[in-house]
Amino acid sequence: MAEQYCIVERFESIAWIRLNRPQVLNALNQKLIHQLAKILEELDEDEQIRVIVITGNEQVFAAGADIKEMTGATPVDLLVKRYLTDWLRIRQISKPLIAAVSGFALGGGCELALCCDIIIASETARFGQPEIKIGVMPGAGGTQRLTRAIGKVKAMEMILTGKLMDAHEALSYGLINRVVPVHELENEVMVLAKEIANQPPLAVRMAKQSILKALDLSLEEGLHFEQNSFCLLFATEDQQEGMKAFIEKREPKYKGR
Ligand code: CO8
Repeated sequence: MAEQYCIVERFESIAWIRLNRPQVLNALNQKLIHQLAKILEELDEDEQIRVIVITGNEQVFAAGADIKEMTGATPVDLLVKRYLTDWLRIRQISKPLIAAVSGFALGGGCELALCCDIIIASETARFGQPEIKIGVMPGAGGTQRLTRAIGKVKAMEMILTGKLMDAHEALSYGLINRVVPVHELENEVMVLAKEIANQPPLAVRMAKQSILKALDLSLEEGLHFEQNSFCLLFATEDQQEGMKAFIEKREPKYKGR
């Protein structure tokens, strides 16, 4: 049987994916990323699941791409093996992704956290793009998403020096949403995940899509996208239910329709 590099646990409408290569600090080999992309797609299709959490363990989120796997690769190997293609699949996930980060989130590990929509870190978290120190550079979105998250000058410093950032610095630069004590991380993430899971799923999905468009489109195009998404939500049962429940002063019951 193939090794299980990602362990999935379900808590009602919330799924947790735990990266599982602890002996090598959750180094992201191609099989792990492939499994992760497949699991994410399956959970994205699963109507029971409304929020997906990606996490590591208390010591490490992920220490980056598997350096031993990459060492002998030629550019042609990387292309033929479609080494980075699964990352584009992760980008397409429509449900909210939360990264729960303790310990190192380095290289591809930091890039994986940046693929998520929300990042909650414990006080032990350390973020970095140390690829420069081994002769390469970020390849799974680091130069693009980190720059969008923390701005050009800080991204330059992190990527060109490979220096790590602790959780409080990451918070001050807007890389993460909040820092919590390590033993409270899972609980805090669960509370936040439940809060999102209680919202109408289609509105959540379209709001996520619209926010991500803000990073790609001009303001004019983004505003059009937002307006169309807003109007489209008036075709959903959940829009009717949400507004009716408000008027009737009761809790709404959303169906994702
Ligand atoms: N790849 C492979 N093995 C690793 C990795 C890694 N990235 N990180 C750690 N390990 C292994 C070590 O080799 C060691 O194994 P062994 O016991 O067999 O020697 C084990 O994990 C424990 O590691 P350390 O002994 O080094 O633990 P320390 O606590 O001393 O140090 C560090 C922890 C600082 C995290 C250190 O391990 C380290 O610097 N790791 C490498 C970090 C790094 O350079 N990451 C960037 C990699 S390149 C990258 O991510 C490119 C992304 C672009 C594409 C993404 C595709 C997936």
